[in-house]
Amino acid sequence: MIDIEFVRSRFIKHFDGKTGNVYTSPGRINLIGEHTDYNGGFVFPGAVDKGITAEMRINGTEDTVMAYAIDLKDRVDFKLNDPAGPKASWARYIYGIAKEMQKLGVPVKGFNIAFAGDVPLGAGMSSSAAMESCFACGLNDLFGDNKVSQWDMVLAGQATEHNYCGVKCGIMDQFASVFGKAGCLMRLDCRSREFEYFPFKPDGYRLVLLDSVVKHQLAGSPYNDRRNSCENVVKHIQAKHPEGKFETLRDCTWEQLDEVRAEVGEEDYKRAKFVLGEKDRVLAVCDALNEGDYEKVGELMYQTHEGLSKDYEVSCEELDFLNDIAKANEVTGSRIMGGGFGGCTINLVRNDLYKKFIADAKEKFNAKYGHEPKVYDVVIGDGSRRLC
Ligand code: GAF
Repeated sequence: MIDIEFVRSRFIKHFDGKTGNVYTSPGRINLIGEHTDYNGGFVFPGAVDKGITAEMRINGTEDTVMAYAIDLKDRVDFKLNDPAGPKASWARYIYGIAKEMQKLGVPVKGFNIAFAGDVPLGAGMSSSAAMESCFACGLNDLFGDNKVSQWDMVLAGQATEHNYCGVKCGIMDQFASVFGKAGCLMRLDCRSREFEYFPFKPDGYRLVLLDSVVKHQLAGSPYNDRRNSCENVVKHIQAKHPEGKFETLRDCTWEQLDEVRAEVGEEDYKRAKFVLGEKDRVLAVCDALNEGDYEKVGELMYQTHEGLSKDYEVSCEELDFLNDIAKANEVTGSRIMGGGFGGCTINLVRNDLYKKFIADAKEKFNAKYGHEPKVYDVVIGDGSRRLC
């Protein structure tokens, strides 16, 4: 986690010398359940020990926000009442979440904010959700007497992505960032929003992320296009079954999917097929974890990778290469993590194979792409909170 004093020193330097309150929110991993959240399915994320830390203080103005992005050394001031909002993409997260918190009845006025992060950008660990939850947590505390519920903060973060950043994401990332608990993964049913904490201590195994360093940038990416494909399939199934209520792919069966195969076309069919399979895999992983069967968990992770790569088509050459290296090293499970189009693989690896696997991945990846993948050992941490 980012050192509080580091953020504080910049906050003091760039504004009026006064201190504020400090908040932090984590990025996330996801064991399994990819692209299922906006399809009403299940996800299995956990918060990490890396995230965004922000110092924030009410500045007494009606609607002026003075914001400093410490890592980018970039200062942007903007007005909350300006309907266009700031241009800088990082500042739009602040503007967006402030507007969404206002919609929830929080009387947000002018404030100063400086923030920094140690969750790698574009690695698929959701630095953007970490920002949204961190800023939401701060605004709720500073202006809202902490009356906004955790779930409403999750939804405000998601709405920020939809309304101000152009990504029609689901709720997994903001959920994990707000609700995270050290040592626990969380199985969330994205339709009912029921969830449970799963203590995750895989005896004899560890989770490690390998970052391809191919920048994953969801805004403007085919992410929204994948979501459209899923919604299109649901629309066709609904038209065929007017007696039923089909809101997402969660409500659809394999038979119903097959019925519309010809009309929706092979591309949308394959995407929906992946989603139906992934929903079942999350539940199968839960059963396997309850039985301590990590080899089964790993097998399902490889299936997810295959589906994300071949059917959902959100992989890239570098991620497939990392997956192949994992297989060759007899790593228990490996797959693309997060939205795809770059970023990390998540790997469940036996302790005794770990060193050899990492060394081999570094060597082979470097030989092919001219740089090593970055390695992040997963530590499952706590969700959004005020630090001081
Ligand atoms: C991104 C999105 F933000 C999430 O909502 C989720 O859909 C994920 O991709 C894929 O599982 O992180």
